[in-house]
Amino acid sequence: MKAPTATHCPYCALQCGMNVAAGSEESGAGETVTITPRQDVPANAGGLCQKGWTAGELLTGGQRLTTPLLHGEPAGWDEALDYVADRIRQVQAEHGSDGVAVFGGGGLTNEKAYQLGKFARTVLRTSQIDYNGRFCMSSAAAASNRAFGMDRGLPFPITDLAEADAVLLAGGNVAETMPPFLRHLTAMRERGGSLIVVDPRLTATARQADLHLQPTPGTDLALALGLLHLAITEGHLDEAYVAGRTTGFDAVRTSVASWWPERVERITGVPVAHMRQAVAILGGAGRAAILTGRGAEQHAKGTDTVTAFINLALALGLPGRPGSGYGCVTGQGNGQGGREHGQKADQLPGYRKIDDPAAREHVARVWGVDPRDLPGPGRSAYELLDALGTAGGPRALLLFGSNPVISAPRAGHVTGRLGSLDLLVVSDLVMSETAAMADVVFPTTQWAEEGGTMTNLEGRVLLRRRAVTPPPGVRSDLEILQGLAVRLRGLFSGEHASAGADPARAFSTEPREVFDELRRASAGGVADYAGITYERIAAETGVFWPCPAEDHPGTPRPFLDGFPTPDGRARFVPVEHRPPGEDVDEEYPLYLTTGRVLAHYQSGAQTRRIAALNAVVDETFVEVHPDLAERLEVSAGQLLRVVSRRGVAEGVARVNPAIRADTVFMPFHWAGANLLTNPELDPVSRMPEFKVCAVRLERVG
Ligand SMILES: Nc1nc2c(c(=O)[nH]1)N[C@H]1C(S)=C(S)[C@@H](COP(=O)(O)OP(=O)(O)OC[C@H]3O[C@@H](n4cnc5c(=O)[nH]c(N)nc54)[C@H](O)[C@@H]3O)O[C@H]1N2
Ligand SMILES: Nc1nc2c(c(=O)[nH]1)N[C@H]1C(S)=C(S)[C@@H](COP(=O)(O)OP(=O)(O)OC[C@H]3O[C@@H](n4cnc5c(=O)[nH]c(N)nc54)[C@H](O)[C@@H]3O)O[C@H]1N2
Ligand code: SF4
Ligand SMILES: [Mo]
Repeated sequence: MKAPTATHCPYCALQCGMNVAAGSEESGAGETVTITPRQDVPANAGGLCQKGWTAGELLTGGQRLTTPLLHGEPAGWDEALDYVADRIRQVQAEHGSDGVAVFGGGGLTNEKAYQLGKFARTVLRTSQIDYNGRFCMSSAAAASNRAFGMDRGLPFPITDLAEADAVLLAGGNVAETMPPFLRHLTAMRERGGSLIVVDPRLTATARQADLHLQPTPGTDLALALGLLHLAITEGHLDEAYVAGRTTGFDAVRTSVASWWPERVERITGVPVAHMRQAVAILGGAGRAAILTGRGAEQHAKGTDTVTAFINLALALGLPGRPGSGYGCVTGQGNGQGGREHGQKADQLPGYRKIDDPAAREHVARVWGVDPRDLPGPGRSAYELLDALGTAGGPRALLLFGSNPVISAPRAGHVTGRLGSLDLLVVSDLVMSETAAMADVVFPTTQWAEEGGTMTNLEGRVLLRRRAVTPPPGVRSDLEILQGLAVRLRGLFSGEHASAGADPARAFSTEPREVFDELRRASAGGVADYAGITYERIAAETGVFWPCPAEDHPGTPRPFLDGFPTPDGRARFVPVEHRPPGEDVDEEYPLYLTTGRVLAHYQSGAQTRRIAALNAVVDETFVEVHPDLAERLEVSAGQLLRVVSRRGVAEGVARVNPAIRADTVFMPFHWAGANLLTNPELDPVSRMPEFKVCAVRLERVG
């Protein structure tokens, strides 16, 4: 047995530290792997969830892809790469550069995400790139940028939460989605602090709460307006803070004047007494944090909803105070870093805007190309998937790190669009439902087989280390991108006066070299990584961005002295409540909301292949309230059909008094939930409305 390697979990944004010990470094797949939690990583400090404990199974089991597939048949790497390069050339000759699209993922390392964006812009010269993070925290990101001039999930170390006197968590179920997160909230409660949870279900997290507000799905915006109304009328406004550190309060004060509590109760179903209690707790706390999860964010008004919670936090004087603030609880393993380095349709590395001439100039210089040759902004994730194969839309798609057949909204339609492509190329470790549709599948390395960096939910940049040898036949995403870049050349070919770099060097396969280039590309941007090195990350157990120089300590709490807005002040933005994109009616009388269970991860491509996790739950279900079950004459375990305007899904009934009687819940880890969901988009973030649509239930048979 070799000495264990210190690395991080492959799954969620908590990025729990773990030690991975391989039976034998040399023999790779087939060996046993032992995983134990690390004590030195503050986010988990010795804890792991069931998914983390069992993550080794996909390293050694027989579920891995180990050879490229061309139209379903095993192929050599050169054959597969040549084929893809030829087809890309044909498609672009016929349909232009934007005929080829790229879709990335928030689970990719910073190095991969950066390289993918660079590949799209310089080799393919396509504007058509976006990623699954658009489905994740984009509304919170948009709201944070609007208010603070920066989007860093938690703008404070996670351990600060233990020091708070009150935490309000709107639409997050961390007990299932990030179990070790709960210990920070438990520590707060043990010190006498209070936890308030806002969720239409009495979740495992809500059960830990001192106060549970149980609104109708899609009404958090009204609730937040009501809480701010009460905070003002009950005398909790921090006038000195509002005057000294913010702008725009007067318009917000006016806009919440009509959101008196009885009106909010009518819309949300949350009793006035509960709202008063929540405001008393938050207003009376010396230190308090307001956090949002996907429950509040994944709506066609998610950006405004998060804005309303930020307005509440600002009125209470929280952001930028020690042990206090607003934060968004992301997301995928590299949900934070994945949105900073250029796989988003409108972005360049360092959280720069692709339509900003200075940003284009800077990044083009690092890439050795002419800024005039860089494409502009492209379509957002759902709009991109929706345009595939249509007149004027992309005809080819390269997909790295996502499984939209299961996870995209209105997935039946998206699957149809994927099926209409001239070329679908998927890089994955397993045969996901989307890989199964691909013309070409590239088998790629995964977490413990590779190096790189991941940025966790706190904005702390961490090192992923290679602990085991990948099985023979697989290549890293960096190697795949280089293989395509040398075949296609793009801006690195002679036609472009400013180019001339060698694509093999421009697309290094060494994570550390890519990271060093990323540091230069991000220098001076909002997400500045210039001062972060692999050595520092190792020595300091992570470095917080922004970190502009090697002698800069990093920035655990970026808002302490001011906000990164032009005037240094945070901005109040007035917002108005509105109903969901699709409300209930006689034909579709119930709200459907969707989310996660502890044992499975996302589209389930990874966790549905792990026996210990399937032993917990291995099929989709529909959670219904006993009153509703009685009305429909349904009992637990019976098969239910759920019908929406987009499609039909089936699931086993779970009868549970923890959910509202007007609402049903389905997890999206299995095919089904997303056949029903509504792709109505938030106008600012382009986030689809995963968390509320109208359905009816039918008994099967
Ligand atoms: N086990 C597990 N853990 C995960 C993941 C996973 O797939 N599985 N994925 C990771 C990723 S990428 C993410 S983004 C995070 C997500 O983490 P969370 O945001 O905690 O996860 P969800 O289950 O999507 O949603 C949280 C809660 O929102 C509630 N909700 C639904 N509609 C509404 C509403 O209108 N208002 C409010 N206030 N609440 C509502 C749901 O009932 C649910 O309990 O989890 C990460 N961790
Ligand atoms: N109804 C509903 N739908 C939702 C949500 C919801 O709450 N409700 N949540 C949304 C959210 S928050 C998210 S984040 C999305 C996530 O949904 P997806 O984007 O589908 O996420 P994953 O299932 O994690 O898919 C990642 C895929 O990439 C592969 N993979 C893992 N690591 C790598 C790598 O390093 N390289 C490559 N090439 N492949 C890799 C995995 O095996 C897997 O097949 O789902 C969204 N969809
Ligand atoms: S909480 Fe997230 S990072 Fe930690 S072990 Fe579980 S899945 Fe992995
Ligand atoms: Mo996510």
